[in-house]
Amino acid sequence: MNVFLNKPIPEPGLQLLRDPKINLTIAHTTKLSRSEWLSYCQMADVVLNVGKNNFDKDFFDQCPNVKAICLFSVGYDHVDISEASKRKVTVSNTPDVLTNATSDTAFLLMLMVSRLAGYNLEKVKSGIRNPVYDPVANLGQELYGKTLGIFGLGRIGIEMAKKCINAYGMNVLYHNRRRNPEAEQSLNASYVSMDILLAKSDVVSIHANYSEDSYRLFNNQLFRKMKPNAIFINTARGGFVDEADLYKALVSKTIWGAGLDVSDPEPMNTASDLLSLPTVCVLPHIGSATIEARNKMAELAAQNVIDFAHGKKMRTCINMEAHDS
Ligand code: 8YV
Repeated sequence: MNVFLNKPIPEPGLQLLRDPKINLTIAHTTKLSRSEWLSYCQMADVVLNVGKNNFDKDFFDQCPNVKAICLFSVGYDHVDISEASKRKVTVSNTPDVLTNATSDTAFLLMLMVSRLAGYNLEKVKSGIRNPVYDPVANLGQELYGKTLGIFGLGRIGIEMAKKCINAYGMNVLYHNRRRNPEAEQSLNASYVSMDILLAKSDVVSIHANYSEDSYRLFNNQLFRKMKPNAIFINTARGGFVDEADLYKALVSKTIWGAGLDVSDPEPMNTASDLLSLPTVCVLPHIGSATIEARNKMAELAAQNVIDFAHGKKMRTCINMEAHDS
């Protein structure tokens, strides 16, 4: 079975792919153009994919031989799943294994923003004199007993909530498509409308799956409903946020701060006004970037390839309908 991998993954995954049934091709460069990428995919039965390549209708038209797509990511907003299912292409992702790392990143951003840490680190590095011991300079906010609002209470949102409860005794509100009674009980969390979530939360953190329907959902209309002390955290997808509106909300003090691990585009343009604000911290999409998570992602993604090559169901298949038909 011909398998194409666009970027090298950690060794535990590569080791699994040394399987007699697998003929692995790794791209000659990590910076393939779309047409180079498509040429590689055209020769593959299975595409093992790192990053945001778009598996849209054009992909499926141009690569009719591809039978499975194994993602090295939990997110699959870059795959047209209904088109894949229509063409009986099975798609898998890497859930669970990056939950700890990604929720850590959300927690890290919350703290960095609450204490203006990114901004102050930059000042130290560039030699700008800080008003040391000035009683009214560099004041952050504490998080003890505050309210966390989770938008999208899945695995990562639950883990973020646990950290905030354990560290700061925070109260948890959440908004989701569906209620999660189990999580409500274990986290003592309350399901609320979007408006209540925004009006009551001191920290609003996005942990939902992204789709085009949510493009720039977090815009002026929503920021207006948040508290003036609110910290906004996004470790999900940059597409959720209107960055120009976020900047306006921050400078007008409609909200207090923002921590972003994701942006649109990625990486964030260095000229972005957001980068100049003391209560903003931006990271370059490192949510799952730990040795532990990336090793496990590599193993799981490769295991899905092996499953497929051996005629078995992929263990974390997203579109079972393609499998079953
Ligand atoms: C991935 C991510 O590492 O899993 C996801 O959805 O956003 C990241 O953690 C990245 O997409 C590489 O494939």
